[in-house]
Amino acid sequence: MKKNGRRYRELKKLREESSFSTIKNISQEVSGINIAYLSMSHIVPFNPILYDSFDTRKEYLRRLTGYVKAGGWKRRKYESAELLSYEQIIMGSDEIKEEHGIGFYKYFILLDLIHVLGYDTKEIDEEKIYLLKKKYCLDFSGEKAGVVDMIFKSVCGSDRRLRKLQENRDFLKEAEYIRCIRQNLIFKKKEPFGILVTATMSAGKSTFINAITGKYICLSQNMVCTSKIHCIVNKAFEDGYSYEYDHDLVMKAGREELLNDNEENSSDKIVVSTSFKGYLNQERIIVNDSPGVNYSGDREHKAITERLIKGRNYNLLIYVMNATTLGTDDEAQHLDFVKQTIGRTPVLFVVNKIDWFNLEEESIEDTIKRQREYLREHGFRNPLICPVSSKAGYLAKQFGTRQLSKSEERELYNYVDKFEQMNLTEYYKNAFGKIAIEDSDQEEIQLLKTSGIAFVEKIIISLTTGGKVNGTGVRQI
Ligand SMILES: Nc1nc2c(ncn2[C@@H]2O[C@H](COP(=O)(O)OP(=O)(O)OP(=O)(O)O)[C@@H](O)[C@H]2O)c(=O)[nH]1
Ligand SMILES: [Mg+2]
Repeated sequence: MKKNGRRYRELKKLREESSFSTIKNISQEVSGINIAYLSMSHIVPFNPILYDSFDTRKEYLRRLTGYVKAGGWKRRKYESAELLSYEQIIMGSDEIKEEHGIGFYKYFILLDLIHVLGYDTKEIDEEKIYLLKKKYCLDFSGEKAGVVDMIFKSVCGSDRRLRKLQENRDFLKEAEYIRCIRQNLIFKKKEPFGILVTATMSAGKSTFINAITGKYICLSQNMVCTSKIHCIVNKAFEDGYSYEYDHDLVMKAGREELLNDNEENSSDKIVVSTSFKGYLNQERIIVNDSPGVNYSGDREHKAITERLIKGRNYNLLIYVMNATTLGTDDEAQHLDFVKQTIGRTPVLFVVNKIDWFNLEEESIEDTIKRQREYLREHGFRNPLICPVSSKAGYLAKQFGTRQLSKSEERELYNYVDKFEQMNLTEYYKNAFGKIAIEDSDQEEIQLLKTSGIAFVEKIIISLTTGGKVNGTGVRQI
């Protein structure tokens, strides 16, 4: 068969359509920074220096900064942002628990140095290491230069070597610190799984992302549109901090920074790193929130999102639909665009705001059936459909994390009652046989299951491993 013949092209297209592929390596380069570094958590919150005297803390920072300078690394964006956050975190605690003196921290400081350098120490030339050793041995008189080599080689060698260091009796007080470093390195090495979330305006993309991450990181509100691509990176473990790269790189971002765009950022991206709460916690996931495509106030929104979809730098596309406005013209147009552009990448359809549903007037099964037909008409042959309430899922995750306001509490318990009646669980059991979620006696936690959010998280996990059925490992009946 001729490779450029019509029959060949048709067969190729058919093959592409019938075998989805989630296993594709995505690029992690964003505006000159490799965001893999942002998938590692801070280790410094677990360093006892936080509770030593202020003089010792200051000395610790002075020496650490000196080592970073010795190698000329302070000029780099990542390292200088790290150093600044070290200063803020170390000096930020008012508590003094134990006063050891600086000698106690002689290994902690080397481990911190390697962390600040992003564990990228293999390429460092001999001369820089020599300068560093000289400075270190002067600072900690009596320490041998060999210890610097040993720690560098252990952290930047294999995991087996690092584990040995963790078990070394000379490093007993650093053992927990080394465990955090191991977690970071193992997590960073995992192949990332990219997700792109798209929808028409106000369907609830940002709220959905806040629900699966369990954090309020995407601005979600009526009328104010997400105008940039928010790229949200899961971090290795919870360290109590978020990072943000929005022109400046901030490794200790407060609510202000997270929710306000930096005017100096001329790119269309903002990167935020945080540890996801929920089933996705251990997944090396990067989620992209995109602007709604039909915002008439700014046509650039549509262009940004369409470029992103065309760019195919993701393994899964999550298409959020607003259950209260299904089947609009804008929806049809965007669906057609996605269908024409998506190729072999799987799509998950999230039907959001299902809490609006009036159980006395409609049945969930009928609505989903109609929705499936509608999607088939638009060329999606076997669509994976997940009804959810992102709002309920988000509130369920916030419960126990912070004090909810009175109105949030009322909303939460309304959802608890409503979703107990709705029985979405039955739908998921029938539609995705493989996905099982444990029940909880606590009604607020059970809401994560009954609102559909926990199911979506589990379905995403099964998609990360690929699979044969629908190319997803997920069974859709
Ligand atoms: N009742 C209910 N409201 C929701 C739900 N999800 C989102 N909303 C509300 O819908 C409105 C829009 O939500 P966003 O998450 O900002 O929607 P979006 O798709 O990100 O919007 P744009 O970025 O502007 O396109 C907000 O007022 C949310 O509180 C849900 O599951 N249930
Ligand atoms: Mg939004």
